Amino acid sequence: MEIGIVGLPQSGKSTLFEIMTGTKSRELHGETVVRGQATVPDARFDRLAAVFPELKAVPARIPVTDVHAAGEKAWETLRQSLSGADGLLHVVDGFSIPEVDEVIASYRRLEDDLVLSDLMVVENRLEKLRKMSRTAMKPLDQTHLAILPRAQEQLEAGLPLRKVEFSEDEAFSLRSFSFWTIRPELVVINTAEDNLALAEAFQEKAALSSPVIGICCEFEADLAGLSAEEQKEFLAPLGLDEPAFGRVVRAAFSLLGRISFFTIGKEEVKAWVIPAETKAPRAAGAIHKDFERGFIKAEVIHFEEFETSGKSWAAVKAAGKLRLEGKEYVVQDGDIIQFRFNV
Ligand SMILES: Nc1nc2c(ncn2[C@@H]2O[C@H](COP(=O)(O)OP(=O)(O)O)[C@@H](O)[C@H]2O)c(=O)[nH]1
Ligand SMILES: [Mg+2]
Repeated sequence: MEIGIVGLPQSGKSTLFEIMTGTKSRELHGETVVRGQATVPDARFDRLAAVFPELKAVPARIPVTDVHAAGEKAWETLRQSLSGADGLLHVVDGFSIPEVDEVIASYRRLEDDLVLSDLMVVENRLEKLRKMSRTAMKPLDQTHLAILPRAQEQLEAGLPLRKVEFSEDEAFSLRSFSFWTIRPELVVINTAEDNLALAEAFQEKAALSSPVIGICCEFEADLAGLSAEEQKEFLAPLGLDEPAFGRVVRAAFSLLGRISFFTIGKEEVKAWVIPAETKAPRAAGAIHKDFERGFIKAEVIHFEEFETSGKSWAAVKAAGKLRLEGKEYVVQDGDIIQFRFNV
């Protein structure tokens, strides 16, 4: 799981990457790809960690990748570098010309490039497939021959692949192409300090199906060096009570369809990241493969209930609030779980 940052040159990609991950990127000019981890803000987890001050708090993180795109066909050369990205964060310059039509044009400029770049991949593959004899074709070739024309049609119309309804199997068979436009996208409008409303104007006028969020990267980069108290002083006049990059990370997290559950161990309180709709044994496997193999039961309580039922494992157990769940249990966002397993 990973989120990839894309955007035109000088749109603020690396600035955003730095505030999200705390990893320097703009100094690493020699590198085309820079990876970091962004902490997912979660008030419930913070409150849980506060109950156990003696334990180390390990919040949920998502890997984020910044790329240095430059020159002709830049995105074509970067396709493999971002092949592991499950979602894209598309940064748009909203600060140099804060005019909504310009910002939409700037968004489309990259989107069109990515559509074209995907179209080239589709056309190359179809050309090769059409030269193959039917008998030489493997099942995957036949699948591609059946579904790529649909992709081609969409891309030729200038539209991203994320709008095509592929079945789960079809989408899986397309994974090896690492298409840009098949991935879900979060649009981040990088605005001037006093102009967060531009993001709303963009959202209204561009009418995309992708979520849109506004942030002033430069301002937030300046905030990063300040104490929490000082940050609040600067944020209050803008009507914000916390830096906006936290909202960007949270939006990216839900874009990827991820949720988190918590464990309270001997040394750590930890938030684990899993896909939504994950069943208990697979969730146990996120901690350790042995937990999945030897899964017996999961002792579960949701955070909200934990908080109102005594805030300790012994107390919630005594109150009869601890649920014993089996293999079919679908883990919920904010569950606190203790797995029982057999190795
Ligand atoms: N005025 C203004 N400048 C910004 C903002 N965000 C980034 N920049 C500047 O734009 C330039 C490019 O930023 P960078 O993050 O390196 O862009 P990248 O090429 O997309 O990675 C830098 O000089 C930044 O200081 C912003 O919100 N406002
Ligand atoms: Mg950069």
